[in-house]
Amino acid sequence: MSTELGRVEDLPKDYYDGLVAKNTLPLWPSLRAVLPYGRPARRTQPVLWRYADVRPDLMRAGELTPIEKAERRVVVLCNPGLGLEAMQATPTIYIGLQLILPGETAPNHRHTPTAVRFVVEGNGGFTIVNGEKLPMEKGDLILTPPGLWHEHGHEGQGPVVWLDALDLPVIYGIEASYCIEGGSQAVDKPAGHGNGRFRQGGVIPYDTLGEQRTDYPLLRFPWKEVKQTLTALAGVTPKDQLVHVAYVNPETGRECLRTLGFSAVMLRPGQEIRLKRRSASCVLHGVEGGGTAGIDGVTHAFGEADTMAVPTHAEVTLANGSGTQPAFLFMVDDAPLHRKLGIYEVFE
Ligand code: 1HN
Repeated sequence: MSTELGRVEDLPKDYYDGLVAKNTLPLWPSLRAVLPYGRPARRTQPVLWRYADVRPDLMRAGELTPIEKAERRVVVLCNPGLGLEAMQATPTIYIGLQLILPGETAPNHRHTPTAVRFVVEGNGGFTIVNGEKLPMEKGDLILTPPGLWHEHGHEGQGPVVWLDALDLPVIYGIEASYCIEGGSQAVDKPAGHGNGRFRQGGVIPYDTLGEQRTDYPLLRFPWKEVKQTLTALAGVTPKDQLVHVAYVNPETGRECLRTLGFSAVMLRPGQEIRLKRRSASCVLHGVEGGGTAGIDGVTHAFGEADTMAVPTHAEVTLANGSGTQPAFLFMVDDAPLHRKLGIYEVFE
């Protein structure tokens, strides 16, 4: 049964002050705050960041700050509910928009946080991960798992922008975040190494059959193929169900990274759908088309390249704004972390 718990004011001041002086506190005045009934307390707000609002500031950063002075030229999407300085889109997910200009390089390093890139605009960008040069085309997802060397470059014209998603709030929060710098990597893997090896009709080079399975066999997921899969899946998915694919490690069929999960959604023309409420927090990013997202009673109109924060346990309804064109969204969530912690829940 719920009862009113004692407050700090109910205690003799000398007793309370004595506790504080000894770096101690009574639990009961704070117990319900840290352990509420039924649903967690959440400071995360259902925020929308419009690309049209952020892009001019990112381009201006390109004029104001040379890459050498930035290392990574990023405007961070900060959830005001969590405090801007915390640089959290959700409690576990860091999101930034990164700009690289023609001819620039973002130097090689590796670090303990897990990172991914989702390409927003431009041509000619690339990331080298573990000796594999990965082209960055609009909508591609590129993984930079913890501990793997990575550096970025730009061989094309015009700006290249991508969305960075990291588990930085988790890794920084547990005081485990650091990086090591290194000299530029030698590209020692053939072009298309990961994709060519693992994504051709479900077959692999025969001699690799008995090989030790690698943690990260596939580092680049081309949008073109994800979109094709979603479109085909839409043809066989009942009208009242969500067309939703997960990015996985093709060798295990499981999530491709340990803390963050990645998926893509297709909203069919005119579709409006309520998502199952989940324990995981997530970030939604418009890829093609647009519509509205209702998040815990707040409705945002979103379009291409707009990004939204979804708190844990949130009620979410998505609607395609077009009656003729599909809309596509990319999703980053912390479901893999919730699963590992044994707290992942889906509610009907
Ligand atoms: C990082 O390493 C990158 O490699 C981007 O592009 C953003 C934000 C915080 C910490 C490390 C990158 C980052 C980051």
